[in-house]
Amino acid sequence: MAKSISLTRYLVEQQRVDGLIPSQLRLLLEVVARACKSISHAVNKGALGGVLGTATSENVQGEIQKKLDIIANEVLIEANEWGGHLAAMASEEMDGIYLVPNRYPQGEYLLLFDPLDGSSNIDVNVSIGTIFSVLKKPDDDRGVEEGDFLQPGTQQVAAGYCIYGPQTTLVLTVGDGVAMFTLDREQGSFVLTEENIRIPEDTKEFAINMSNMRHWDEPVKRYIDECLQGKEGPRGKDFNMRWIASMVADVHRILTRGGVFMYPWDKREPNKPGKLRLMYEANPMGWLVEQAGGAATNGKQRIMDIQPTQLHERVSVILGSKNEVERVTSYHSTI
Ligand code: AHM
Ligand code: MG
Repeated sequence: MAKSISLTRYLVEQQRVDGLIPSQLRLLLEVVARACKSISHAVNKGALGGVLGTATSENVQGEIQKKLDIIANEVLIEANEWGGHLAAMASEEMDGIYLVPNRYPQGEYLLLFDPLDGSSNIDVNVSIGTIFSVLKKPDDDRGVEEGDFLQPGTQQVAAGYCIYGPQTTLVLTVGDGVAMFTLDREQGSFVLTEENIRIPEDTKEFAINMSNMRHWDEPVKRYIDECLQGKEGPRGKDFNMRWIASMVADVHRILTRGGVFMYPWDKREPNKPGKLRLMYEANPMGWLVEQAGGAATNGKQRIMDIQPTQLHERVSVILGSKNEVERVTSYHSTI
């Protein structure tokens, strides 16, 4: 049987053999993976660990935090602050940026994360996850400021997510394709289980929260309406629908067997561009999907080309199988 390749070995080879990642970035990714392992343990304990339910606080987006949102945020900060690989962090669960304390050495990277994505699924035992994106800080001696994080997704040097589902799986890109690692609980390590992931260019599966249909814009309504007409409609084939309400789980399915995922702008809050956040949800997922041969847009523009103006900026998201994403995007330009 072929020898299994651990995440550590994979990263060492990416560093040594391919020269793709510097040692500080390798360390960073190992530390993020370690943090995800401990979040996975907390998720698995569920009610036995007292981690379910709601906390008493709200985050900057005005959402009531779950206990696990806060626990996962703390785990990621504590794991990452002392290693010397980071200068600062930003999270869905923190208003401003978190500077690495002065007592620790400062590194050259910036880490952004949604510590626990799919929070509404925590208490009902459905897949949830952690999403992360890594940027480089500007090359100068001044302290890091929030503005240093406002880089387009094209500047990411690593991105990924860890899904806590029937298996715990870490999915990663450093710009050389997408690799998946499954947590081997007996060994306590992530093991490479899939490399060079490819998303089929065509699909018969879409993911969208249909309960928002009446609030959508015309191009999205038109696309979904055509899918719903199935074989008898202009698409000439039947479509299937899936909506897990955890972006990690929906994107994981798309990376595994194709599909298109949408959380579009809608009229409920017309001043907000969408529900999902650009910097720690859409950008990392957009890059993973592109690295697997798919596409990611906001209907008008490639997600990764958007110049962020705020840390917690929201964005409309259409991602997945290339031909479907291009179709939805083209509907936006014809209206
Ligand atoms: P969260 O980061 O607070 O968990 O919110 C993001 C989640 C996504 O994972 C998911 O796609 C979406 O919100 C679900 O929204 P809805 O509740 O409208 O189905
Ligand atoms: Mg989220």
